[in-house]
Amino acid sequence: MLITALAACKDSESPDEPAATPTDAPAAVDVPAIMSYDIVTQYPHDPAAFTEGLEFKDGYLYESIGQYGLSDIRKTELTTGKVLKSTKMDAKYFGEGMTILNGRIYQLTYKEGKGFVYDLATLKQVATFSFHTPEGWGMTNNGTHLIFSDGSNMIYFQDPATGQVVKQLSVTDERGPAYQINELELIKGYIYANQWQTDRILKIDTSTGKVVARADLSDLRQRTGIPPISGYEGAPDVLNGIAYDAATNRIFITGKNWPKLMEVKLDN
Ligand SMILES: [Ca+2]
Repeated sequence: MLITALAACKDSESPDEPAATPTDAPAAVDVPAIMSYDIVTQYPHDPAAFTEGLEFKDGYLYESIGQYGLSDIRKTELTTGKVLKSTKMDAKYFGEGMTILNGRIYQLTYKEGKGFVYDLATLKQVATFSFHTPEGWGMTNNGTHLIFSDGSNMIYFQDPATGQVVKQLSVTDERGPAYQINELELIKGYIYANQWQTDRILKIDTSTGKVVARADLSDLRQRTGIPPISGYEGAPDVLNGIAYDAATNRIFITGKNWPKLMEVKLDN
């Protein structure tokens, strides 16, 4: 099939026509590459968990759960989805993105302008931190800085010790700013992000903010038996949550109130 196509292409070329050179090419449009995805395995996930943050560390999943009155930070068992340990948040806080850095869990809140720091082993709150944006959305880290989103197309790098923002990225794709950047995960030097209210996962260059690749997971629900978004409270909502286990090169994804969590392969 490929050979036929190539042959057909060759036949149609005029011998007099000079081959296109890079200088003849139009200016680069920076259309993101298509990132294919495959489902490797499916695991149970607490359907009551309105997932806002997801990370994998030393064999366990850690999750930040949203919604006022239902928010918590938790450690779960991958294969069973069982909650092994959790710390409930005060009902005035809505849990958002979280990340694990130097033995501590950092967690954003949605509109409360306050971040919480927990001891990784005990999940006990040990400190708080500030962030400058009106809303907190997704979070990851690069081993040095907290990296977070706020629902716009911006991603901020914050020094956890000083609270200073040391770098900002404006996320753009071929159409301009890519808004509603949500849950984040740093994978092999790129930021992977859920884009709220879409079934997309974006792969973002950490130097330029450009979306270099994009995965469309719109058939994931059908493939895994997750019902379409109904709008009913507590029913499966948007795709949200990306976790990476660097030790085994596994990527896990889930959604808000999804009864399943999937290991997937993302390739481009
Ligand atoms: Ca994550």
